[in-house]
Amino acid sequence: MSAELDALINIVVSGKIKEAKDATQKCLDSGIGAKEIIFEGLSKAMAIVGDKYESKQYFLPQVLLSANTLYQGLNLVLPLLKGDGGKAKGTVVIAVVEGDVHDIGKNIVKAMLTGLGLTVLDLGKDVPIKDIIATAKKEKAELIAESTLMTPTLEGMKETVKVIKEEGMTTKVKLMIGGGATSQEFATQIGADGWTYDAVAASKLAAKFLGI
Ligand code: B12
Repeated sequence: MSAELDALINIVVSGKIKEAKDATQKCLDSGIGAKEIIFEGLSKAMAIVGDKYESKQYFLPQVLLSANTLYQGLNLVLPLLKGDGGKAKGTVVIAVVEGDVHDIGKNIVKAMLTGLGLTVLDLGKDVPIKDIIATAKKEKAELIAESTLMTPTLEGMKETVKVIKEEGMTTKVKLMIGGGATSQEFATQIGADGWTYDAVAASKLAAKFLGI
């Protein structure tokens, strides 16, 4: 691990919000790629924060501060993952399901899908299932990508599968799910078309679904 990446991780974990942008820029200047900064730096830092929260060394205010610090860096590197502006290869609707405000992972997945050359319609966080479905229908999306990190909101994903069936959209749109509360087992159980552990695998799966 490089000293620059190490420094960035420490800054995110300790919530030094004013230093995050510079530290991210230093990583870029030292030749570390955007993807590596996200997966080996920012995501790792958040995993450490998660561990500290679970072991009660951190409480919500610290977690929030670290998340906001992470965004200082993430906002700098996400645009670098963007595609070459060629013709869009498909349309995906992405959202964090209703009841859940955790959006860091969703935003990383969004960047990877954008990098794949897809038109990504991002509805944000805490989004009612009916809005996700309505947008997919209106925009003729080939793919819906839903994220949740919380167990209570898994229900929304189950509902999505049901509504897709009710609306007769099964052959038109694929549903891909992810986020900390989900698993392959859960995806299979509810009848979602796919699940992945991380954003890199998510973009590979999306490419497979869309025949790219
Ligand atoms: C940061 C954080 C917060 C921040 C969120 C800031 C933000 N803008 O997102 C704040 C402080 C706001 C927060 C609030 C809360 N949090 Co919180 N939070 C976390 C924490 C520490 C890290 C989450 C994170 O960002 N991880 C990093 C990202 C990069 O990982 P990721 O989201 O999993 O994404 C990756 C993959 O999952 C995948 N992926 C993600 N989405 C998708 C989608 C698709 C389609 C695919 C294919 C893949 C994919 O790709 C991503 C990148 O590789 C976790 C602990 C943990 N260990 O996860 C708790 C955690 C998620 N929070 C938790 C809880 C309970 C809460 C609160 C309810 C606390 C409270 N009492 O108020 C509130 C939520 C309120 C609400 N209604 O949503 C619990 C959830 C428990 C559960 N199973 O239900 C956790 C697990 C902590 C714990 N152990 O208790 N939290």
